[in-house]
Amino acid sequence: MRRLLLIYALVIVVAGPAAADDKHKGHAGTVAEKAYGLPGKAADVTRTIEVGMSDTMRYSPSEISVKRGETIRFVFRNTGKVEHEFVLGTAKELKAHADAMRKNPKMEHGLEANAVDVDAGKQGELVWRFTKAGTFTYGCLVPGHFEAGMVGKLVVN
Ligand SMILES: [Cu+2]
Repeated sequence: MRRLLLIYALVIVVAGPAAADDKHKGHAGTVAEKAYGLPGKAADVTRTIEVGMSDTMRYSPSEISVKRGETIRFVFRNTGKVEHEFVLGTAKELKAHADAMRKNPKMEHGLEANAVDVDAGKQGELVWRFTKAGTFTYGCLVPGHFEAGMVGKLVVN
């Protein structure tokens, strides 16, 4: 537990003050708006995008583009034999998180609003509202997967 906290602290230090701030607000119900938006409401969904996850460590598609203001329902289908994740964030955030996971593969990383775990052969869902234009990243933070190339690009126009 103590080790987990240390790693967690490390992630916050690496990711900088903005991420530390997000951590505090993350589970309070009032989720802070991030650079890549915030959780969306099912009633506001404008489009569904299907994303495949496989054991080849690739997403399909590996590039997604949306318009600012859209609320997207992502439907994930894991066709593999191992668990995969979809974590949305900035390239810097994901890299820092993946590095921490690699250093301590047993780290229990609590899933935040911008992340979904999908068991082998199962489906998952995430409703997200994109409020700001920019180029973001999605990746799988199961240890080793991000490094193996399980990463995609999300552009908000
Ligand atoms: Cu994966």
